[in-house]
Amino acid sequence: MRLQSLAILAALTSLSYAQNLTAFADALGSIGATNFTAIAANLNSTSEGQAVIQTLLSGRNFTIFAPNNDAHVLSYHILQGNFSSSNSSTPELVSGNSPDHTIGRSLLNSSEFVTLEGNASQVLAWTKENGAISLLNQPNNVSVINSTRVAGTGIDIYLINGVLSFPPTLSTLVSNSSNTTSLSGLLNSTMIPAADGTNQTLATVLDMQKGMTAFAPTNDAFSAISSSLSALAGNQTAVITVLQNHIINGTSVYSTEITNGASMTSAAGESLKFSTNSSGTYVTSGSTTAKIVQTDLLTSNGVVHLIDAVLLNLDTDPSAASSAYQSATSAAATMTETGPIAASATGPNGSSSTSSGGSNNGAGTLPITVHYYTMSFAAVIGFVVFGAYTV
Ligand SMILES: *[C@@H]1O[C@H](CO)[C@@H](O)[C@H](O)[C@H]1NC(C)=O
Ligand SMILES: *[C@@H]1O[C@H](CO)[C@@H](O)[C@H](O)[C@H]1NC(C)=O
Ligand SMILES: *[C@@H]1O[C@H](CO)[C@@H](O)[C@H](O)[C@H]1NC(C)=O
Ligand SMILES: *[C@@H]1O[C@H](CO)[C@@H](O)[C@H](O)[C@H]1NC(C)=O
Ligand SMILES: *[C@@H]1O[C@H](CO)[C@@H](O)[C@H](O)[C@H]1NC(C)=O
Ligand SMILES: *[C@@H]1O[C@H](CO)[C@@H](O)[C@H](O)[C@H]1NC(C)=O
Ligand SMILES: *[C@@H]1O[C@H](CO)[C@@H](O)[C@H](O)[C@H]1NC(C)=O
Ligand SMILES: *[C@@H]1O[C@H](CO)[C@@H](O)[C@H](O)[C@H]1NC(C)=O
Ligand SMILES: *[C@@H]1O[C@H](CO)[C@@H](O)[C@H](O)[C@H]1NC(C)=O
Ligand SMILES: *[C@@H]1O[C@H](CO)[C@@H](O)[C@H](O)[C@H]1NC(C)=O
Ligand SMILES: *[C@@H]1O[C@H](CO)[C@@H](O)[C@H](O)[C@H]1NC(C)=O
Ligand SMILES: CC(=O)N[C@H]1CO[C@H](CO)[C@@H](O)[C@@H]1O
Repeated sequence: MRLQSLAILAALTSLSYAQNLTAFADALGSIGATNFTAIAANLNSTSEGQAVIQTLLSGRNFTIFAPNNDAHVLSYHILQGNFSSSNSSTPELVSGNSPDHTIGRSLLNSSEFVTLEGNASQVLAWTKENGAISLLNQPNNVSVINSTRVAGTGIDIYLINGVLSFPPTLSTLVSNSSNTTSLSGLLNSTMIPAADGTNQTLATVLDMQKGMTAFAPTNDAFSAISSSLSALAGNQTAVITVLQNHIINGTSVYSTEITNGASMTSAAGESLKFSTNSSGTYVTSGSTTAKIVQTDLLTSNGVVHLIDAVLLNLDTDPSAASSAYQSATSAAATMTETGPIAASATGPNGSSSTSSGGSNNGAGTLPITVHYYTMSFAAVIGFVVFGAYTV
């Protein structure tokens, strides 16, 4: 059965790939991931799955998380980049220590699930806490429990104890989180005039945005300024401006790209200034400074960071907003990923173009990481394959 599946894959490419796939499957088997062949055969039955296989066999570096037979799900388990910190046969995943995160870009880019800037693929975020590496934003805790490297191929496999799910839309994220129900209500009640004369809620407008970073005030933050807010309530223009000052338009800025002293431009065209000290990271707009209390809540079209105060800035600069959006959009079009997503040398606004995570790749290479899981026993046992498939 397994040989047959591998032979099918081999037909797509050369013998050395087949050998590498055999080595890959054997390595998966050695840590208990025996379902790879079923996954491979099933993948081949959809055009998206075939594209995934072709990509994997293209001779570039890859990091893969392979959770089940659904090609979309598989795509979200394949990361672009080399994420191992060493050349060990039991590789160690590069990871920030909590609260620092590491962000890697997957291959999931079906427009059904992902609408990021520049049609970029969705990312995964993880952190290390008490010695364990946890994948963030998962409804159930998912952590890395084992690893191995496929000799001769540069494929690193990380076992995880669960299946990764996709990020939701912004409106779903804020309405489902107990910390952001006030914001959810405000996004639902703030109306934006559409071109056809009807009104859309700001929640809908933001969900349609391709690429977006939102600094989301918690419920407590809204309660603290309830009197100022009720003074604005009748003035939709003012409410929209305040909310736009919480958003970076056209780009997803992850925590790893927010550095001390950075300045970015909000959707209202005002500066968002960032500062970090021993007590945390802060964002300032106008005369308000808020602490960033939780980062990297991923959405289908961007990222949300929770803040502990409302940025009550009524100023607006449409031309600055427009040029920031243009530069974010053009940066997104040339984005490449060779490792963890980090602050880019070209700096702020917007650019979510990324640098390599260290000494990994030269220009033009695209490493990938694979995660894999199998259903054995009563519980879901998962594993993550990170690594570089080098030819
Ligand atoms: C994975 O393998 C187990 C047996 O090892 C089997 O029971 C299960 O159905 C397989 N899962 C898939 C998705 O093929
Ligand atoms: C896999 O896809 C290739 C290319 O479309 C096809 O030739 C082959 O028959 C497929 N195999 C299976 C098992 O579907
Ligand atoms: C990934 O990067 C690490 C650290 O630079 C390196 O030791 C390892 O060999 C690289 N993996 C591959 C497959 O090149
Ligand atoms: C990584 O390890 C393998 C075997 O353990 C070795 O052949 C290879 O040269 C090493 N690569 C680097 C960059 O050290
Ligand atoms: C971890 O993987 C190694 C192979 O790299 C295997 O020998 C070992 O049994 C695995 N450990 C667990 C706890 O599954
Ligand atoms: C968000 O809410 C959860 C529980 O509902 C809580 O554990 C967590 O600390 C909150 N986070 C922030 C930043 O308030
Ligand atoms: C906002 O609207 C969404 C979708 O209609 C809904 O699910 C959510 O509960 C609303 N939020 C609040 C706070 O009512
Ligand atoms: C759109 O919203 C504005 C401001 O709230 C309101 O004056 C207008 O009547 C609304 N238009 C429609 C078609 O509902
Ligand atoms: C609404 O707020 C805007 C922006 O602060 C302000 O320019 C405008 O005068 C306000 N309109 C009313 C009717 O208060
Ligand atoms: C982002 O910019 C685009 C293009 O200027 C604009 O259509 C859109 O409304 C902006 N989004 C927000 C939330 O301001
Ligand atoms: C894979 O990554 C390694 C370093 O991590 C690099 O030396 C090698 O050139 C890359 N291979 C390809 C085909 O890009
Ligand atoms: C283990 C193995 O078969 N590795 C092969 C992977 O593919 C390259 C070339 O494409 C071969 O050189 C390796 O021997």
